[in-house]
Amino acid sequence: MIKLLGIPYDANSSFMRGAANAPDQIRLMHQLGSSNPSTEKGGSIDFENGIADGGNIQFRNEVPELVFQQIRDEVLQLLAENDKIIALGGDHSITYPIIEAYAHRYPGLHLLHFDAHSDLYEHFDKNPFSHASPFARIMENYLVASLTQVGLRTLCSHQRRQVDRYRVKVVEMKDFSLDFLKGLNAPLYISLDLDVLDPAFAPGVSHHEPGGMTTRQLIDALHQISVPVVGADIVELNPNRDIHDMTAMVAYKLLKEISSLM
Ligand SMILES: [Mn+2]
Repeated sequence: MIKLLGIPYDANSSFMRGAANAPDQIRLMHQLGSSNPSTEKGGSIDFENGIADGGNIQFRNEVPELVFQQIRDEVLQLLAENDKIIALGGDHSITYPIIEAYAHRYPGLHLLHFDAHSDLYEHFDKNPFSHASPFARIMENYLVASLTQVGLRTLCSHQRRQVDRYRVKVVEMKDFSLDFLKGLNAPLYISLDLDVLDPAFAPGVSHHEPGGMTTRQLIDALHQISVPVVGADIVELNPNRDIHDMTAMVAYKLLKEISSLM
């Protein structure tokens, strides 16, 4: 069973909050019915069959350590029930506790990360839990067997050193092709920051970074993944920045297409 899990938490955002409102806004795109639940490969998001909505985690406060513990506990419980999870963020900091739980259930997990940013800062604004740092926490704790980052276009010298230090496979947007797909291994987890897309396609994110992917390029890449996908997150939708729910609809579309891989 695929389980949707809303993670309405954005207190580790460095620039602008709002991503905590994303899970319900993505659900709204399903409920409004202007699109339909079909996936391009012939399936559909069917809440009667095969996929269930696990609701949102209810956080008691915003303290990162406590929030992360709640996320870990919730994900571990769902994985113990043999669910596959698609988490709806939230800012990108939530990926670290999710992967902690996944690494426990799936030793040798491989991580595919779509983003304009590598999020490998050792810490950002003195916050080691920043949404700019989850992949540093994941790699320093040896939680995954490999990390492949696709769509980057903001690498600074510090982050280039981090890429080398943690032997991250990087496909910068300036060099983009689908060749990285051949190097993917199972079990695979996909972490999708919507700002990997060009702001023209996804304006409803906190960090607009021009020069990104088209929605079509991203969907084509997802469709060509040939190894089993055991989990995913879709993060960084900021409904406060969106225009007529354009980006929320992109997130809903990507939710559908990712579910068709699982
Ligand atoms: Mn990003």
